[in-house]
Amino acid sequence: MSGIRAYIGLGSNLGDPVAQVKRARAAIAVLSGVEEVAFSSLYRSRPLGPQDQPDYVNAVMAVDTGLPAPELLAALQAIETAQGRVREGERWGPRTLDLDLLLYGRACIRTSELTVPHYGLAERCFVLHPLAEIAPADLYVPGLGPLSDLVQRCPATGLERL
Ligand code: ROI
Repeated sequence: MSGIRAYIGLGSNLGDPVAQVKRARAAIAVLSGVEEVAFSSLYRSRPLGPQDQPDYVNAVMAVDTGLPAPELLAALQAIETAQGRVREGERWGPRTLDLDLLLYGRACIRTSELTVPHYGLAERCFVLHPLAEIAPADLYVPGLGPLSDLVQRCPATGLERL
């Protein structure tokens, strides 16, 4: 499929996180209008934010999609809900599944529902390293600069590749 190259961040720290992330990958791959292009290794890390929660498992998936960004986001949120995500929990609390639309082509999107590139991208090593594993070496993150520069500023300390 031609279309827009998008990158999705996957994360989980509840209910068998490795299985949650793998299940989400399979669910994304069969969405209509979405084709999997690449999937990173899985990475384990301590939580960013409140420490009284289990370690996270994270990965990044590249897809080509014909879906507009809001529709892709809605589809990702439906997968989160299907995998038991409850949204009333504390902010930055543990979750069975978190799917973030990290990048959508070269778009910069700022609406009440969606911020792309993802607002935490530059600070989140558990996103940058898996992203760099599957993205072109010269990927430019709109508004933030070359991915390679962002990765260099984000040491992989504490990030365990599974
Ligand atoms: N910390 C890690 N390590 N991985 C995540 O995916 C993650 N997601 C979150 C917060 C709570 C900010 N911390 C995280 O939403």
